[in-house]
Amino acid sequence: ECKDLSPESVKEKEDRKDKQINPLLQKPIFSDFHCNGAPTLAFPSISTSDFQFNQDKASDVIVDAVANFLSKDDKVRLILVDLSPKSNMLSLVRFKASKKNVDTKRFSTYAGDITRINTEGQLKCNVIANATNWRLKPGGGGVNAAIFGAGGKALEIATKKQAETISPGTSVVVTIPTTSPLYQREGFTHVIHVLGPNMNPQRPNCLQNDYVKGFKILHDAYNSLFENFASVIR
Ligand code: AR6
Repeated sequence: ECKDLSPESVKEKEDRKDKQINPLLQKPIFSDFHCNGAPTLAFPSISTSDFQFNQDKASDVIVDAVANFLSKDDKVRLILVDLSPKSNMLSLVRFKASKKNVDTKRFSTYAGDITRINTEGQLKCNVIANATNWRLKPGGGGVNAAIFGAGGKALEIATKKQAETISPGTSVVVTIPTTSPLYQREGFTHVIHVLGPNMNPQRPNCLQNDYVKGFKILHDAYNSLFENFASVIR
């Protein structure tokens, strides 16, 4: 079964206190990571909340794209993130990944805030993905608001320099400015903004339940994300 990297349980926390380990010492050392660890991408489930893409269908696309990417690149690690340990998306993907024998040392799920995954989850992710809107506009709720909020003005400016807009099924890489809390606190080097297919009639470019187009765009979105991740760590 796919390993869950969620923050430690209350019991684990108590055990750790008992052993009197200073939690600060357990924080990842970012400068060593590139040399010693596998480059890691943390990504949210694209399109399955505000954009209302069917979650069961999306989980098939995720597991497919992950398995395909891992088979081509043997060093990287990928982590699917969602806010709640009760996330339906995380369960669906873990179930399907284990059925497909996806390597659990290289692909996991994490329940928590992606903008604090390294400090709260004691992980060493280098790059995070964002599920954005076509204008690459901060705010608007969901993971986009969280990432732009945590990234601060510096991330907003760096994003604008990179692109004004983004098309469905593509992604835009932004180097995180060293002044941004996402760099300073978490140690992330890049955000990759991804625009997925939209099934929500109240948002632009609604596909009106056309899952033939929707599948293709979601596949393209993950492939673009993973290719861009591979290109930034090379
Ligand atoms: N950390 C990890 N995952 C999160 C977080 C977080 N802080 N916040 C939300 N999620 P959504 P979409 C999960 O709606 O469906 C925005 O307004 C969430 O539970 O953020 O692609 C944009 O501006 C879900 O699993 O993105 C666009 O207009 C996943 O992130 C639109 O929403 C994606 O949910 C994009 O909609």
